Amino acid sequence: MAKIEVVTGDITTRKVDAIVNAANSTMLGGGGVDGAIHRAAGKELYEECLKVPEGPGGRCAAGQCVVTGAGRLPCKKVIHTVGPVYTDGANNAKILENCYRNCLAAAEREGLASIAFPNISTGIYGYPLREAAEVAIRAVRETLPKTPSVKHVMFVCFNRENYQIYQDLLNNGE
Ligand code: AR6
Repeated sequence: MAKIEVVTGDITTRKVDAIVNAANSTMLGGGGVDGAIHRAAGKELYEECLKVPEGPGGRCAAGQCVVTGAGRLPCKKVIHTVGPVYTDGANNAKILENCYRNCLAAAEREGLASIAFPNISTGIYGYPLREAAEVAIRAVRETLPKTPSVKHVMFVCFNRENYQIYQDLLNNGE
């Protein structure tokens, strides 16, 4: 079984096979972790994103993902996904779950062994932290048996609150 780990810090410094970007459907950058990734990766990443064809949901629809190179980042690939904008009563959990599932499936297709996730949707998109962590952990645990190339999953938390929530859920069960 793959190792699931929670760490704090800046995801752009992680030397893993892939980091996941909490992007928007334009894939052309924004604030939060998306802004940090594009700043650290440089214009090569932006230019690669620009070449991704636009569909009805933009370059990447909510819950889906697109794999690119990593520009100047120390990882090999960036997997861009688009989380749900949190709204009461909508299909938030299903979309968020699909983000984690589809990123792991993409890592498997690319033959990648390690992947680092940010806390998708919990910043600008307003998803409540604990609910989002429960969805993330459940989706990853359920998907890993189907993605044997992925040996190491890292949840990279940018603040202590998220780190504590993930520690509690991973150590004490859900
Ligand atoms: N490393 C790791 N995590 C980070 C970093 C970093 N360098 N910077 C922020 N976070 P957000 P969203 C955390 O807002 O809610 C963008 O404009 C942050 O503390 O980045 O999915 C996109 O273009 C939070 O826990 O993403 C979209 O328009 C988590 O990353 C929109 O924001 C996600 O927060 C996406 O919103």
